[in-house]
Amino acid sequence: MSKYPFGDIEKKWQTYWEENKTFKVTEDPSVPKDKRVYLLDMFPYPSGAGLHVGHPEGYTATDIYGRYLLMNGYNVLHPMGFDSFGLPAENYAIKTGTHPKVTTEANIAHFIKQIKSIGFAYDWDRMVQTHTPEYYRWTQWIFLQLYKEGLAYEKEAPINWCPDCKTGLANEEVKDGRCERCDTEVTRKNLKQWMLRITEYSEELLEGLNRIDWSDSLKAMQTNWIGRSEGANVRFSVANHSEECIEVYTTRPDTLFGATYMVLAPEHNLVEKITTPDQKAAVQKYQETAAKKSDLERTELNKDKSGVFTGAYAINPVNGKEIPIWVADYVLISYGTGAIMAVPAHDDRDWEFATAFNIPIIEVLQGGDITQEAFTEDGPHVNSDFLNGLGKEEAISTMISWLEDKGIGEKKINYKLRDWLFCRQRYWGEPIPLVHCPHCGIVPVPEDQLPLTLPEVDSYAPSGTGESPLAGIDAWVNTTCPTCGAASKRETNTMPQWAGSCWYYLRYLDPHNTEVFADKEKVDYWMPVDLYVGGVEHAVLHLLYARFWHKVLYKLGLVSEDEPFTRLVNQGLITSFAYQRKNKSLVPVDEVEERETGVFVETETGEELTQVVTKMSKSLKNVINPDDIIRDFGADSLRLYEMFMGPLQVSKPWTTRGIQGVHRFLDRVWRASEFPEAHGSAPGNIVRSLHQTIKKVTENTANLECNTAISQMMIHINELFQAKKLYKKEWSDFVLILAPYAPHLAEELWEKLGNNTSLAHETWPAYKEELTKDTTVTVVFQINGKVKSKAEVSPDLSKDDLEKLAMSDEKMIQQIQGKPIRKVIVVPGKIVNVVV
Ligand code: ANZ
Ligand code: ZN
Repeated sequence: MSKYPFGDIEKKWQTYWEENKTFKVTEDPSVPKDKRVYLLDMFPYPSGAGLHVGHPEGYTATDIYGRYLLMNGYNVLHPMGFDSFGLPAENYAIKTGTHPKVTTEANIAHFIKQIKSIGFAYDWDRMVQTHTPEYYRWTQWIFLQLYKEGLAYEKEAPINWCPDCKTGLANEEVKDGRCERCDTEVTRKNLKQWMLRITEYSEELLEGLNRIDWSDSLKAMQTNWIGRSEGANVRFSVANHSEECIEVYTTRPDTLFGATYMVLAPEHNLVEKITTPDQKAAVQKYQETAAKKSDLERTELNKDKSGVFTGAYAINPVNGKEIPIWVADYVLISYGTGAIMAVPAHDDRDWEFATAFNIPIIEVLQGGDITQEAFTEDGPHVNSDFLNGLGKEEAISTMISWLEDKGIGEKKINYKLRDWLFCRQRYWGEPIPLVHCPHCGIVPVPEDQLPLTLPEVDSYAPSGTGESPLAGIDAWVNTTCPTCGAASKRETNTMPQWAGSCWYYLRYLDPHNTEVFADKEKVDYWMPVDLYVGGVEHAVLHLLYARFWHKVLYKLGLVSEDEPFTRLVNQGLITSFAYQRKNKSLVPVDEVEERETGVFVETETGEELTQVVTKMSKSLKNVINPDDIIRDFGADSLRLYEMFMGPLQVSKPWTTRGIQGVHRFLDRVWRASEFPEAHGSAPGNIVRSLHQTIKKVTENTANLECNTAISQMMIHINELFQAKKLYKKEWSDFVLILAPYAPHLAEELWEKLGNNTSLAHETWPAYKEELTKDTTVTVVFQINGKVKSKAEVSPDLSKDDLEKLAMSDEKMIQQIQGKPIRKVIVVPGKIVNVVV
């Protein structure tokens, strides 16, 4: 019996698909709208490490689904490309002097080879790469539309700054407050930066979530990120400063009677004005320390509260009491008004602060013990004059009316979402196509001059000033104003890595267009994306940014719907096993031995280890390389295993036994194809098994439940191994439903069946419901709940008949031994239980 020659088969069919452009897709107008499907994978960053097993997980799921839809008469768009600007290539360039383009393109070539070796049905003619001028020309063009809409603006903003490397750092390059490269403590530096006004779309970005089929957890992540909060702005006057007032944002205006102090963010512009002379020095020192911390460090709940008194007092408008004004870094300048009224009895952070600094805590809601902790739940108001006795909601609206009457406050909605810092002081990104003219100010590069290409530089190292390496190329920086011709300077910031991925799904629709970013008719043919699959690490930023750009394009009439991704599925993380010592430290897998099944010891010390599940990591040597799997087991085994591991959405560990298991299954499929051909029609059990299998695989594939579809195909193959004969008609149906899962093997078997074209466009087999029904079922006979015997019966045998059958069963008669029968319980099709 031949072992299935996956190496030859897979290469043969990959070449066939490529040469015949089997998966080329066009906008066939005869296909009705509901039969056009756009499947999207999150395109990879072409890292030097190559493909890891997480990539093909999502890609295989969409590929199976796409191939299935193709066989069901759909026009399926399933493209692939590369998110190819980014830091690793630039950092490598800084170290080695190799142009990031060279590294990036070599990595892309490697990725393409790897992806092709898994046999995905991509239309490669649509590939996009975000770093090419043909692509980023349109990224720049869209940026200019945002600029013209007033959605891009310049602002002095702090960046992460490494004083040693003299460079700005992306958040990803800051590890525990230190520079990833030199371990120096990172500070903040103010720099003129480009921002995108995503906050203008906060409400739309929230509302749109109601109209798309995403998981609840994903929607919750986006909702929290946008962070809508309802409350009130309240203005407090300042004692001895009749001209000043402090405006605060609060979600709990009902607690105003409990406000015993105020806090200004260290950067608040009133701090200078109101601080008393004797407090000046202390306040200034505090401001300097706070400037070095990140927002995250400042707002951590369980860190020690720090702060300093300004010497000044505000007046609580509800009772005229003077309350001290402090400066503390747990209040952020970037949220609300940058100032708060503090209610220590009912807010955790205020409680900790007041306790630390001996500030009075006044209870205004009953129900807790405020000497022990803040009471943050609802309860009747006390010590609150006209609010006494009211619950939270009622008290909030009563207080807001009171504030509005007095003209010192009003209802206010705030969002946590901040405008998007849309520039980096980097080389390897899209140049921002703007010119700074001394007369005209900021002038866009005319659209017909796009792309504004990246110039060659001598050094990729960041300039010591915090500007991008582009700032060092005079010939590029110095230009003339497109409007007035005066000597001007180019913007030297580049776009952040997110830019290219904000709209790539639109470029796939028309990747070679040189007139527009994508022809509107093509966009309308395919959009919106029907299914988007990718990792949960993009649940917030990428998806929010892309939705934002899409909504702007919608407003400009360039796309016809305001949500780009109708349905989104997050694939689960593929993990690996690792081994843990008693002291919880982990041992690399190559230093571990399996003594007996399930007993693991550290080779060198003999210490017994516990098996744990971890993220794959180089240091633990438990990274699985898809190339090795393909070499040893074949691409179809890789595809099948990644799907068989479990439901797409859950996290699951890789096991060698698992891959061997699915490989054995494919081997059995191959061997089944070599059974001698049977003459005459297939027996009932084969027909039934086939129809059951078609039914299950059809339903499961349509629901992306690939793991259960594979189990069913395994059951069918076992059935065929009982018969050890090939029933040609039934076999050819099986080959077709196997095709989306193991396309190389299926194509080969299809050819063996005498066909001479690809099966990719064949019609998906139909099943007959009546043929899926079992003709017999096994009914067990029990005495007092213990199984004693069984019988094969028709599934619709009546209760009476079943009882009679059990009573005449020889084993049953023997065991009952004439004892009186107290009761007989019959579950048709399943059980007869005799109680004696
Ligand atoms: C008084 C109060 C009493 C508050 C109470 C809460 C509980 P969300 O829901 O996140 O919007 N706050 C306002 N601006 C702040 C800033 N810039 N930095 C830090 N904290 C700030 O939270 C709004 C609440 O967070 C506001 O309501 C304010 O404290 C605080 F029993 O005001 B509250
Ligand atoms: Zn000008």
